[in-house]
Amino acid sequence: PKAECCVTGKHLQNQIRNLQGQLKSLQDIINKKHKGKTAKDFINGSQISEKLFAANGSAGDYKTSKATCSRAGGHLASPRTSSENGAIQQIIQRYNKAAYLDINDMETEGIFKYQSMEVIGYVNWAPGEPNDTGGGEDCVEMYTDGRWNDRSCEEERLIICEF
Ligand code: 291
Ligand code: CA
Ligand code: CA
Repeated sequence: PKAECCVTGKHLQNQIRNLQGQLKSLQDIINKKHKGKTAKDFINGSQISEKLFAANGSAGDYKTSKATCSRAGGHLASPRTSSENGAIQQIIQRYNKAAYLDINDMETEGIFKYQSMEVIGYVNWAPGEPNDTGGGEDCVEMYTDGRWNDRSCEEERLIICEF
């Protein structure tokens, strides 16, 4: 009989497989949305290409800033292109406060790396920078004009995270 056609093992297996596939793509969508919401909850995000940069006006030294972004599920902003640099600059201008980038030369003086790992490609140094003033500037701040300065890691700076 017709009614029995759809409860045979083969049909059920196929239907389960289809459902598993659909469930997985739904889960992927939910995960992505959830990540975006977490980031947006951090407030005032501006989306550029695949990256979301976000700040809420809070500030901290480099170590605190790094830990804050990590706790929020991201890391400190690290511009790899001029448009990303511009997106971060907009946030800096909104709060009128310079911010640390996820770039430092702690490991080897003069060799700046993203997240202490990969040597940087794109740069936007202010004239004369980096100069390692006093031999103690291993962090990088972005000024309101978008230019970068190597700076002591102990200053209070606007926290801008990247997700
Ligand atoms: C000068 C430049 C920068 C340097 C900065 C700090 C200031 O910019 O020489 O390369 O990073 O001074 O040394 O440090 C303190 N403690 O004032 C000044 C700002 C435009
Ligand atoms: Ca340095
Ligand atoms: Ca400097």
